[in-house]
Amino acid sequence: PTVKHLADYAPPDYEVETVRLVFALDPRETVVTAILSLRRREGAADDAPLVLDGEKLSLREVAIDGRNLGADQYEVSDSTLVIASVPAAFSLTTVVAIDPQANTALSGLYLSSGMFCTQCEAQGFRRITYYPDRPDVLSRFSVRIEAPKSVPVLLSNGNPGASGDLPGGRHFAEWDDPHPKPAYLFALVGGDLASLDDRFVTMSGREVTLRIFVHEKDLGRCAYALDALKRAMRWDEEVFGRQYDLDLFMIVAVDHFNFGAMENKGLNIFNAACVLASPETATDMDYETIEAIVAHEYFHNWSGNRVTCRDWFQLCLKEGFTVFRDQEFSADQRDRAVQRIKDVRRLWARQFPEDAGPLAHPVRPSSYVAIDNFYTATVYDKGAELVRMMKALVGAEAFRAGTDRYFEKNDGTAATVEDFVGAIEAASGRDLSRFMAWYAEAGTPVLRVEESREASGNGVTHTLTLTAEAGNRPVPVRLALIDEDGEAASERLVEVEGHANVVTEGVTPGAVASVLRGFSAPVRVERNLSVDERLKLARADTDPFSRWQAGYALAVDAALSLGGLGDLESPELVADELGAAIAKSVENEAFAPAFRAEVLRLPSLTDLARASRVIDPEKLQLGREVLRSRVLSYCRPVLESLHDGLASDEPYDPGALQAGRRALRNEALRLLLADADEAPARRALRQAEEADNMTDEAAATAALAHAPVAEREAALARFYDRWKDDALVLNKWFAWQAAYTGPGALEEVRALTEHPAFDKGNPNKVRALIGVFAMENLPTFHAADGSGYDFFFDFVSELDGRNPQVASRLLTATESWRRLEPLRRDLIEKKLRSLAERKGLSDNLYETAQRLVS
Ligand code: BAL
Ligand code: ZN
Repeated sequence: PTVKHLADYAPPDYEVETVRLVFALDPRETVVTAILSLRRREGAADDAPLVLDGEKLSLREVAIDGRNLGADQYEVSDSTLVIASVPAAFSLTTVVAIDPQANTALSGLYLSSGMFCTQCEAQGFRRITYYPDRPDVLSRFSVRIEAPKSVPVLLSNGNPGASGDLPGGRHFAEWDDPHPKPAYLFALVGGDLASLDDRFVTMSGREVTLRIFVHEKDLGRCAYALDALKRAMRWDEEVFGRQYDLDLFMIVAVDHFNFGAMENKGLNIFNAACVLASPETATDMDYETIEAIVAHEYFHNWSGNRVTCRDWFQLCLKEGFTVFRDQEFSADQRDRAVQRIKDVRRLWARQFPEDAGPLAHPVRPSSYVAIDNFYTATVYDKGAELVRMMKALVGAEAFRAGTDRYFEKNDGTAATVEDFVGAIEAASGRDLSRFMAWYAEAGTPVLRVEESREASGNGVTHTLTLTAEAGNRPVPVRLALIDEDGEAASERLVEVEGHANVVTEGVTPGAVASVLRGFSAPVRVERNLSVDERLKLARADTDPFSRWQAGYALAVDAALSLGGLGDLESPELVADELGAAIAKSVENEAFAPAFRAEVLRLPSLTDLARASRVIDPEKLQLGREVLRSRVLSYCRPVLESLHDGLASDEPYDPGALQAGRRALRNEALRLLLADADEAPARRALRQAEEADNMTDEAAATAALAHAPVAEREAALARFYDRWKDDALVLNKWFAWQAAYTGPGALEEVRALTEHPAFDKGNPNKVRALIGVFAMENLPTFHAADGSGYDFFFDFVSELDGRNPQVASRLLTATESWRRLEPLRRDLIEKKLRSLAERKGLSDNLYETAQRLVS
């Protein structure tokens, strides 16, 4: 495997002005004819060879300006087609054959449940035809698709052109995309599909047809995605001034997909799980995810497509910015504070461990073997935090002026992080050169907070100090002082570069500083606060995020200490005080139900593992169980009355208001089951049976499936019986069992890999069963006898031969292995080293395994 370096970037020698693609679709032998009009770039050497990328292609013809080349005039390897001598401007025709049915990697052109579909980001286009498959080669695409009439719907990017019949029971459709694009945004779909249509009128009056294509049976599950799409289109006009630029916008749902969705120009392709929803089959969380992903992919039309990336090192340019945009959209559609809590929880759960382990990399990596390995929480979620910090540093108005400038100056080009930051600098007049360290350095800076009070008077000084590795990059820290009545001194934004002293006068003696409010920077805070001070913040902080965080962090510390892994002196006492505080908060109707649900959601095992110096699954589980049980003992009557009182006869609506109430009610049920008592188990089973929506049905079934109660089996069997013909819904059933930590858990998971409804060729199934097992089921995955590791490593090795991207992603579940207690650490290290040394691994898995043991 070869390592690519950011420092080696060189522009392409040849540009592609136009490309004409003709597909003759066939499951086993699709023939692709490509006609590229190529031109040597000004400044390239006259004798520069033409080097095109290509993988798993069977080359049939090569011609320049209509004349076929002899075998001695070009060279074909596993990954390239090289023509040593070419004119300065010419037309290149290639004819290749590909085998979509054999494409189990789901990259390039493949079949999903009989449907032809493509995934070209990052480097799938080279599995379709020979091409300069790099994002800085932008070209105008026109496409003709020919297929048997049994494949009636034929789609590609841009606007539809001619279509009609061909001899032999075949037909064709032409598509033309007026916007130059890199090959990774190419898409093709062919299948027997039905569609749901709508329309949208842009703010300048363009009529856009919106069309979601699905299997006929799923037509009733598209309405929410369509609604989310229209809201996203309007929001992008209002908040970022961005309008849609074609007359047609299409979404296609496919069953087999490596990502959540893909932003191909005018033809977004979605993992069915991220687009299909009905009240009976999708939970509120599913609806929320669909809303966010539909918006995310749509927003890419500007942040990614109109302005794309110069090279794959710049991935965060489109992903970090687009995640920021979708998070802001969701915050505006729902409850801003709750959205922030969820986004930060996700950052802590996925990005912080990544940044603290052997897979750490800068938001803009400087090298890679397989770029697919860098679609990470760091690039996406930390990337979004960097954009959010820049907005905080320059202010909302200058930020918007900056993004306008970025879009205008770079429209139709392949840009860099410097182009983005430069546009914000130009619009705000602020020098952000020191901010660039955020893009270049891996790791999470630590912010140390110390407090000193004047012996006489009411002055207080907060000393904020960043660890040396943070250098002098600016870190925006929002800070206020809180007493029982709320803000004792109102909020300030402090820009810390290395070190800052913040002096506040006239503060009441008991006031406590609320620091990093709203999680204003992706750093870890270290400070010595008493339990009382922390509880005060959990009760009274006026920033809802920080109020939630104060209680959550105390719950984490209490659980760790109860399990023997933390530093709290009397964790039982703390758990009791926390229980009382939680009972108060969840009853407090001044707080939104969705916020109260977050307060009630006690830390998971993975939350605890992330925060613990040592990962000892048994101790973590013990701590979690004791904490839940003690909190429950304070909250039981409150929880019962919430569960009774929040039951509703209203027709289901996925909007934030109802969803918040259901979330609170279902968190109450979940905690009621903490002691695995009979009464709450019966309560849960009744809810599962009587629910008229998947949110309530799934919450109750999940609560039972995770608990060692007699009703567990009945609940799982009932759910399976009801949903056995619905592959998407069954993913939930697989995931619950994958997370079960009771006796026989590994055998259960192993048996499920042989279940007729399991399909190791479907990434959703693999993630639901094996992904959840390795990420969430710490006691079983990390079983002390190594049985969990044996099972997992066998699965990953076998999967690598089929789908390297998914195999490599699964392996990242081991990223925190160095923090495991010694016995398990030795066991897993042997497994990792033996995998890393194995011959014949894919580049993806090889790179991940190597980094894990390095
Ligand atoms: N570009 C890959 C999928 C996504 O982030 O939208
Ligand atoms: Zn994206």
